[in-house]
Amino acid sequence: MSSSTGDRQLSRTAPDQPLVAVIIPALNEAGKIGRVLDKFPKDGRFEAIVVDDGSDDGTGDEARAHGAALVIRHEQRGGVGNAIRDGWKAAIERKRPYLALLSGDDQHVPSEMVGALDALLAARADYLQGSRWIRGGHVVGDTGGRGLGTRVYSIAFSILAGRRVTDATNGFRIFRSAILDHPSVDIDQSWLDSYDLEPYVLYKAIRGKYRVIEHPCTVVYHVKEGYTKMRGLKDWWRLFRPALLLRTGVKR
Ligand SMILES: Nc1nc2c(ncn2[C@@H]2O[C@H](COP(=O)(O)OP(=O)(O)O)[C@@H](O)[C@H]2O)c(=O)[nH]1
Ligand SMILES: [Mg+2]
Repeated sequence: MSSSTGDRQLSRTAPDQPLVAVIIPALNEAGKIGRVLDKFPKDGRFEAIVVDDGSDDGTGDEARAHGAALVIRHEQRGGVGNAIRDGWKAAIERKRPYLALLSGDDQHVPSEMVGALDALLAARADYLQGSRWIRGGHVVGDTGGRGLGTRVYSIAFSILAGRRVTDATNGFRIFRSAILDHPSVDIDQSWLDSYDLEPYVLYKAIRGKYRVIEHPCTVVYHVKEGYTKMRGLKDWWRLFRPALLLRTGVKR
């Protein structure tokens, strides 16, 4: 995609408005979501949109108290992809030219968004994928089997997508909102309601010939507090299937 589309989008945004809406999905993350927002960049280019997916522990109230620009509340749990989709849609209504993601369970370092955005803009790229596995990236805490799992996953994803991505599961991402307007992209499909949505958009960005870059970031494993809501092989399959189903033409 030419950068002129992005530049046109930028010029549609009022100068005092945020450039990037950072969507933070959160399911029962009280105690953590406030920490995430306390570390959110004090940089007017960013705003935080938290999607509270039927939490019953006060996650949404904590997010509001800690400065989220918007908290979207789902009364019933609809899945992480469904939550992210709603966050992105709200961001597009707010005319944000860039969308981003951070985890709500304090696994990323929010201030790293600043350097990432600078890198994305400097490279005139369309999509930035965070990676803990490239030079400058970090892992804090014991990953258990996840270190290996995320690397093997990334190799399989790369083969299917046709481009090397070192950390395809990493939820640290920034991309142009315009990618979601591409005719081949349809995020309104119910099979994307869970962990499938993020790899779906990454795959589409690569196959759509957008300029994709990787950028180092930190991933923290809070071993005692817990760091995932994923449940076994079923959720790994949801992460894996978009690239496979799209590559084989089973889904679009
Ligand atoms: N809104 C919403 N958020 C979810 C759901 N499942 C997980 N999350 C959030 O999405 C983020 C990443 O999820 P997590 O299970 O920790 O993924 P992992 O760290 O990649 O294993 C966390 O902030 C979770 O609270 C869900 O069903 N709905
Ligand atoms: Mg997590």
